[in-house]
Amino acid sequence: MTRTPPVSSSFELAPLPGTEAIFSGPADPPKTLLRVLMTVPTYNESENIEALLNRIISLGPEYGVLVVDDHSPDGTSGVVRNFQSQCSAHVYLLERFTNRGRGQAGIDGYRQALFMNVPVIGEMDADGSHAPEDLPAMMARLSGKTAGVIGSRLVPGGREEGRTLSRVLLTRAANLYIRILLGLPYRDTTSGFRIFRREVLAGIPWEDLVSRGPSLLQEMLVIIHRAGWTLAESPITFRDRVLGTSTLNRRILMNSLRIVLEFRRRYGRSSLSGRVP
Ligand SMILES: Nc1nc2c(ncn2[C@@H]2O[C@H](COP(=O)(O)OP(=O)(O)O)[C@@H](O)[C@H]2O)c(=O)[nH]1
Ligand SMILES: [Mg+2]
Repeated sequence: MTRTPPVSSSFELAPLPGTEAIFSGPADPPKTLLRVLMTVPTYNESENIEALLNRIISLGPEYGVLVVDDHSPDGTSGVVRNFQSQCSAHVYLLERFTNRGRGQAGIDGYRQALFMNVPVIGEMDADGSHAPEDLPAMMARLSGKTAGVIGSRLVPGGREEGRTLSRVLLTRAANLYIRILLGLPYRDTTSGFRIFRREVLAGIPWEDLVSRGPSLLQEMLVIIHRAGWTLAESPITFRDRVLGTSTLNRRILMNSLRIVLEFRRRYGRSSLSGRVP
């Protein structure tokens, strides 16, 4: 059994060594211990990010956010910096100048969060699709036997709002395909709203992953499942993006489906079972 290391109090302005990025924290760092850090990749989310930051930090002083921006031309990082200068909450920013892309942003966010030694680390989108208000219920599922929780649209109580029927069906079809091919026991493997205990993430070979795009979501689940960790699913209400534009297109989608076959070759189909944190 691995014990959670003590939370470092000296991480505030320390970037992960070796990354070509600028890391910043609140001008007036909070005294409260950071227990849950949500990584949020952003590309042109200046219309959405401030509302999300406010909603996350309203959950309590132990909640924090790490925005991973790719030098968005719309000035998203400027909005975050402005927030940091005005509010002493756990709001951090990793601004990257190279390797742009959703997958690499997700990887860098998790690695930076691991470096910060936070006990629970998660991810969610910036566009308002994922409601921070669902997080306390997700946290409540993180018991002794559960290594992480997927915010799920496809378990009882989970919902999708504002989406066309064809988009809802696409999510279901993609999930069926992924579950069957990879033998994963989860219903919503394409949900980008999840939390994990840091021990689980510490075992992921971040520098050796196949994914460069959204398939990172499935690749992480396969690795975690194969390692024998148990994840729970907690219902969420997913709302389609209202402001800004989606970066998902047909090419990215088809590539994500193709790459699942590669995961199957690389990670096999069988898993350990019942590992507890
Ligand atoms: N850092 C970074 N974030 C990205 C990139 N592409 C998309 N995102 C963010 O990833 C999240 C999901 O993207 P979105 O466009 O909403 O995709 P969709 O929800 O699948 O339609 C949002 O918070 C985006 O701002 C990228 O290239 N770099
Ligand atoms: Mg979205």
